[in-house]
Amino acid sequence: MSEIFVKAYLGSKGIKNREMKALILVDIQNDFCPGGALEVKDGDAVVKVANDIMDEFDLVIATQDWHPANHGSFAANHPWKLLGQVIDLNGLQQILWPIHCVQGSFGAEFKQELDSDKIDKVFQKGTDVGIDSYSGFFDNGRKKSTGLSEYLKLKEVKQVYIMGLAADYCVKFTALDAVEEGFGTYLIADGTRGVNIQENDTETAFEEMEKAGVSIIYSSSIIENN
Ligand code: VGL
Ligand code: ZN
Repeated sequence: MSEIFVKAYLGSKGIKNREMKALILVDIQNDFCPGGALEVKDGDAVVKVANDIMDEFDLVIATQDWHPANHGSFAANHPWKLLGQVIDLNGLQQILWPIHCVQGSFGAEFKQELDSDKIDKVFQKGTDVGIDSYSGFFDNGRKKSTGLSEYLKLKEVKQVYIMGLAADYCVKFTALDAVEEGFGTYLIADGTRGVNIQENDTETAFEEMEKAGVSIIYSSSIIENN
């Protein structure tokens, strides 16, 4: 069969000859939004961006920070340690956070205004007491996979578009791992906000991602191109 014939045939069936694209929504949860336990300034602004672009993707993935109450990243679980202090947690440097995204709690739920019906699959992370997990792909020691990379490869996804919370932690590490896993990786700049423990952390995170090969784009270009 000639290539032209195959293309025409697939075209007539509405099957487009193009690469699979996935949107990865990182941790759009109550605790990372204003009023939440680990609130990110203006964090709820990403919800509209997500809702506006979800239909443009073949696959919509969400990650969910999902900690047991005794998680080692919570300052409250380390007597006399303070928020923001860095400790050694099983051989890895760990910043101590407020109690957040506890499994089954309101804070761990996706922000209510997010069109979560359109999410095809959720990957939970940070479930092991002894290790934190910023990336949606691997824990911070890169020992265990969440299954996200295997899933995307099974679905023949070639490009991933990443947005959500927080820019300087989970979004950044998800994007860096996406590049390493061989995906064409895009960061949606208007779809993310940072914790900014230091004032410039989000800016620095953007620079780090760009250096690693992440393309930084705006959501408007996704809607225009379709
Ligand atoms: C996150 C700190 C701790 C994030 C999760 O989603 O960026 N940050 N846990
Ligand atoms: Zn967390």
